[in-house]
Amino acid sequence: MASAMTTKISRTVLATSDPETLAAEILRALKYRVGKDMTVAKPHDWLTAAIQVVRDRIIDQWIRSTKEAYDRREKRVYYLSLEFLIGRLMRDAFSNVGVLDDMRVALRSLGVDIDVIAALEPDAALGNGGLGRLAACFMESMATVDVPAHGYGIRYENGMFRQEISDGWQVELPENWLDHGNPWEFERRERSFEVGYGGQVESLTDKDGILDRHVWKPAERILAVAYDTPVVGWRGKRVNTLRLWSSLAIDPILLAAFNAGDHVGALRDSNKAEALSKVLYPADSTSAGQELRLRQEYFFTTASLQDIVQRHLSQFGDLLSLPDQAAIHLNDTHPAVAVAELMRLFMDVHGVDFDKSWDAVKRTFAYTNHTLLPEALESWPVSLFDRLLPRHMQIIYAINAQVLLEARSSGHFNDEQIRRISLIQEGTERRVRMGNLAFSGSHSVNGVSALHTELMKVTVFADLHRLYPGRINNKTNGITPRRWLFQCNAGLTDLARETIGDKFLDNIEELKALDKFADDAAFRDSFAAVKRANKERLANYVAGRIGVKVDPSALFDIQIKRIHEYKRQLLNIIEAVALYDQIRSHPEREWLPRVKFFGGKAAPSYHNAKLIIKLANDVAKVINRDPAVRGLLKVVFVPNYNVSLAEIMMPAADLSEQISTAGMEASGTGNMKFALNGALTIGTLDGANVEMKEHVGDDNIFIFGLTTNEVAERRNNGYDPRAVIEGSPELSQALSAISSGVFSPDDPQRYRELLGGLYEHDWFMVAADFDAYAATQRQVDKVWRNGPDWYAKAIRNVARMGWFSSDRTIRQYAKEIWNVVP
Ligand code: 26Q
Repeated sequence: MASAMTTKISRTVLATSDPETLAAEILRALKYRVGKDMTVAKPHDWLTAAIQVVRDRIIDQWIRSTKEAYDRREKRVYYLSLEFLIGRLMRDAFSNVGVLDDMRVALRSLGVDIDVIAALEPDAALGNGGLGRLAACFMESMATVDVPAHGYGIRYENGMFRQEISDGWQVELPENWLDHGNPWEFERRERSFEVGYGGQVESLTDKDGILDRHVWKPAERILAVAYDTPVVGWRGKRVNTLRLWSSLAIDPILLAAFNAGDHVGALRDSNKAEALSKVLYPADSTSAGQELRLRQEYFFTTASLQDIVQRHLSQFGDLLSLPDQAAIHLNDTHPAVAVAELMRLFMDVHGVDFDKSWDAVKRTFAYTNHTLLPEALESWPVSLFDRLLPRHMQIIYAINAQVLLEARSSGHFNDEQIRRISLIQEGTERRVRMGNLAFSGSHSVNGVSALHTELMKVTVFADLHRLYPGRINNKTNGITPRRWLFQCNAGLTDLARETIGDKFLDNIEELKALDKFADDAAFRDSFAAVKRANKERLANYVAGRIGVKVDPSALFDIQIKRIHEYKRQLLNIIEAVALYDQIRSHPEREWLPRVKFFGGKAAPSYHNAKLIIKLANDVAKVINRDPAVRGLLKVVFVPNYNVSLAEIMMPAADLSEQISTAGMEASGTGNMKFALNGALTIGTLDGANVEMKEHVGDDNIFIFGLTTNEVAERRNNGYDPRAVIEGSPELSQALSAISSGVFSPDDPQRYRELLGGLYEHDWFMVAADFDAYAATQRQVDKVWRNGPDWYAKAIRNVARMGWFSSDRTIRQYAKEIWNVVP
């Protein structure tokens, strides 16, 4: 469907990409690269061959982009992230290069359906959720707006686990996305660096006995080997590099041990070394404090910094010009050890003094914070840090001395405040605060939405903000419209092109030309037809995947994101139970058919999150089977939510659930994807919802609930959830249905503790917000009943979401943080 759009582009970038040429090349690739001919080729072989053909074209641009950046001595951006949730790459690459339609035709001429082979490509799930997906959107946008950039991360062999639902419970299965090889990556054995752990620090003195240098002698050494994936921007203009590190033992078989007959022992070290890049930690909010995690953080950080320094020295010869040629970005604190590591490289390896090093380091780094949740702020026991990275521990003490000196000499801080500024948290177990390390070692510290940034200034970083005013700034998140509109919603893209022309393809803010069509009945009908087709696609998927039939004419109400108490899936489920009760008690009322979809993974060790998944499934089972609801309400938990599933669900939503407790969701980016695809949002004044409301207008979004200040106020002034529950008949009724075992007859006590928490403290204000939420849902019903009004609002959402493009976000980073000119 993505029509002529792509064909036209192909002419500009690629000389020979007509379907006949492509078909011939696919056959050549099948024969000479896959080693098969047409008669025996399996769908997977066709996928590999098709990718190879397009990949060759991308490589030409890749080499050109890289060389150009070198020749022009351009400043480069290095984005360090422990997660890159890139998903499938084929459609993205084909579409951006402009050969999607010609490839479709070429493959069809060979008897192959591109959609069938596309579905075989595994999702590169090298991330947990929002932070990882943001890194992926940023990579695509940097290539699109022409910022020379490298992403650096880990090539996890097992990415995010695959979720299955068994008897309503989440079961985690390993996801080996590399099983069939990865045609997008290039192994660069020659680009490998040593990574050390443990050992001692030796102090060297000069001939006069004066301390001259520190030399770290690690006890363990392993190798980091680079794997490069090209990242192609819109219209194939620029191709950047995503470099992921894989761990390797330096001496894969300890020959001495092997020869001495200890065959198993000889392999032990290599297994240990290679374990490092085996798995992604599947937790997105609590730092488990595992040693392997800290090893992973240091592993990819040092490899990346050694690579960056080597590239810089070979081109410019002198290390002190690094800040002028390189902007290194820390995606949360996960790579924050980089601050100490770059200091070490400057001082210990290149002999630069502390002051000069510290100045250069601060001018090089910038840091993004993605959370205010105290349990998610990384800190490591000093004992562990010192054992693994003894030299870095010394350097952190030296940095701390400098920071505390600045704080004390300013005269503005009392002892309590000084303690909070310290990089070391004192207590029974002393810990290194990675947030304070990242903050003090960066010239820029940004939040990811306006609200989140303001909260950073008055909560976690209040004291550091006072010590270094001006360092905190906001960069509201964005999403790439290529994946999140053009690729996932070809129907809406085509409709927009027919209506307002092609300008929005290159500047998504041009979508605002659609605004006036909100009042055009014919356009609304076409818009509704596109939505309908997308809903049918989802309905088919759900029927095939879990055997639940849903009616595409019902309101599709969707909450898809990681499962977390602060995101309040529980609020949504309880409302479903209340609605169920209402429908049964008042069958005579005119109820509107609604399907509530849920999707998301729980961290394997997060007990309550897993229980919430079970509850959603329990509630679904009872409601979906009850003839009394007559299909007016259905609840569906879609298993294994990931990027590819999001691409089906976002375009199919009528209503987007963004209902976190105010003040707790840093930004959210799913909220943006839904609205861009024409869903209306029901949400709290949290994260980027606040700015979405400003852009789409109060009449085109459903806002409810306590504000951030009201939440704080309630928590401080003796909030009594029990009284609130008792004062709400609907809520009491729903809670007693759940706790009496209506949905868990096999184990009536199952939800006792979970619901007990609501009565006792209700930290996330589920009870406090319940009535407002339910009332707003009835408001949603009312608008839904009036079709033209609903679609007019939906169209205005699409038209007004252009600002939330990650192209805008990246331009702001480039200008205001990185000092690079795209
Ligand atoms: C830390 C230490 C040890 C193990 C795991 C972690 C860890 C891993 C992932 C901590 C946090 C994360 C991920 C956080 C995340 O995804 N945050 C989201 O970032 C989005 C992009 O800015 C925001 O839109 C979301 O609001 C925010 O929740």
